[in-house]
Amino acid sequence: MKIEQIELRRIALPYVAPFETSGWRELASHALLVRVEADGIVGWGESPVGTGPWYNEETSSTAWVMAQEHLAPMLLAAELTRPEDVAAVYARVRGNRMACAGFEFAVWDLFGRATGQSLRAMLGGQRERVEVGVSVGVQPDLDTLLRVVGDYVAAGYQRVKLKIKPGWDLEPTRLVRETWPDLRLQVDANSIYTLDHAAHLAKLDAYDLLLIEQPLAHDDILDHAKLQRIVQTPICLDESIVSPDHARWALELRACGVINIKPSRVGGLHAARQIHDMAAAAGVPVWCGGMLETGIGRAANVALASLPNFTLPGDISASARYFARDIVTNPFVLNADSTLTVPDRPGTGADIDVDFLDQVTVEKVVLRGTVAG
Ligand code: SMG
Ligand code: MG
Repeated sequence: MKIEQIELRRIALPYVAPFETSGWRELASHALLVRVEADGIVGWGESPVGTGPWYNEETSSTAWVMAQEHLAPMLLAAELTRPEDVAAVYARVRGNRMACAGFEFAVWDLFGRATGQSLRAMLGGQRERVEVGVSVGVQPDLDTLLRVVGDYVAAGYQRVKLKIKPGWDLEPTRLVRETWPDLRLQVDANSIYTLDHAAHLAKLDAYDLLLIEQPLAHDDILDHAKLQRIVQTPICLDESIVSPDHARWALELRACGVINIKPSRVGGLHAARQIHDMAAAAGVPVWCGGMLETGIGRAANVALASLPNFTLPGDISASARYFARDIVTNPFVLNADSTLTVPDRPGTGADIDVDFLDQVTVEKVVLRGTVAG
């Protein structure tokens, strides 16, 4: 198959509430959206990049340039026999994995729609529903935190992740644990601590957490291995695992007890599935992370999370947790058992709300392949 046309869009889609981590704050999705077309069939993908290089090195602007100058032309020149081929097309690209992933997702969706297969079936997923939780950003004060967590628990979320940072770690965690003794609880530091904080981080062991996510540097594996020998709670790597090789290094060094897999962070679903398989072979559970995706990226995450070693709840909450209105007409809703239903329609199953998407589109370009002969 040859991709004939690629449409790129940058969007600005406000969140229902600002999202604050240990190092930055986002008010809206600034994702790059990729629409690929071949033989009259269309596939969509999302690169969930942010405004600045705070989570990783990519931004909405770098992805926009990379997509037009390199990634779209490379894909338009390629002959694809299966979605896994996209990884080989982009093997020469250094970094910029979220930008690449948007194209890779779009090709999976396209192949699924062309062959009538759901993304879940294509990936080898088994579950019809996937367990999900909610990620709660840093709040202005403890009263607000209790109210926000209480609202999510009342809405049916059975697992909560708290964003932590120095000065906002032990006390919020203790308070939430004491208020909800049976809640499945975990924390995420987004790379803000160093090994010097090891004794402090070990105090989190008192709160019966599922995991402590990415406490140390975004590109570190070795110090996390040292920390895991001091802290009893499983360390979970997020930012540090950008490829199957990084997963292998972390597994060999026993740097973590759990891996957060975000297909966007690792360049796409093919790499994500490889990491899933390696972790399964090593007896290390995984879960699906989130980048506050729209309904397009969310559908890919939900399909991935149906694979067997995704045994912990994902950061793939219902659409309403993020947006007053999503850019799909079939947004995800939370089931009473804290799950989302995995779509079984061809491709991702996402139906694009083109009218609303047009309203939130900031820039749009269309690129075509050169016609042979
Ligand atoms: O998608 O629900 C979501 C957000 C999950 O906390 C979340 N993501 O490090 O895991 C993480 C963060 C990155 C957010 S970047 C704005
Ligand atoms: Mg994280």
